[in-house]
Amino acid sequence: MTIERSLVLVKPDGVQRGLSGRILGRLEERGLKLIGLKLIRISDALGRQHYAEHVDKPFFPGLLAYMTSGPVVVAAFEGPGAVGAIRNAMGATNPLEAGPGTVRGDYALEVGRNLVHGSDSVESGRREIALFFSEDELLPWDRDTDRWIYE
Ligand code: DAT
Ligand code: MG
Repeated sequence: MTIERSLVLVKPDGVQRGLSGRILGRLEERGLKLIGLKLIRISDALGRQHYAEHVDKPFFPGLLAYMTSGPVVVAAFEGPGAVGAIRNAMGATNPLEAGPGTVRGDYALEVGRNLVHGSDSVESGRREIALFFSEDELLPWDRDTDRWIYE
C-alpha cells in the first residue's frame, strides 16, 4: 500500500465539545502518523477555498457559518492507505448513517454537526494540506514504531 496523506479537521463542534483529543487519538492509535498540527479559526475565504466543490449547494451558507464559528484543530496524517482509513474511521457524512465505532456514528447525530473532516482522495489530500499548512509547518519524521505498524 502506498503512503498517502490526508487533511483532518476537528470541526468547531468537536473542539467545543472537548472531543479533539479523542478524535485525533483514534487515528494515532490506528497507526497513522501525525505530520502537522495546529489550532486555527477558519476565515470565510479559507472556508470557501476548502469547500470550493460545495459553494453553490443550498447548505453552503450554513456550512460556512458552522466552519468559521470557532476554533478548529487542523491535522495532517500520513500512512499506508491513509485517505480511506480516515474516511472509514470518520463514518458516513450523515451521522445517522454512520456505523458504530466511527467518530460520527459514536458522537454525532446531524450532518451539520458531524465533528470531523477528512480528505476524500489522495489528490484532495494534497490540495487541502497545501491550503492549510505551509511547507515548513509539516514535519515528516521517522517513528520508532514504524516497523511494528508497516511491513
Ligand atoms: P464529507 O464531510 O463526508 O466529506 P461532503 O464533502 O459531501 O461530506 O460535505 C462536506 C460537509 O458539508 C459535510 O461534512 C457536512 C456538509 N453537508 C454535506 N451534505 C449536506 C447536506 N445535504 N445538508 C447539510 N450539510 C451537508
Ligand atoms: Mg468532503
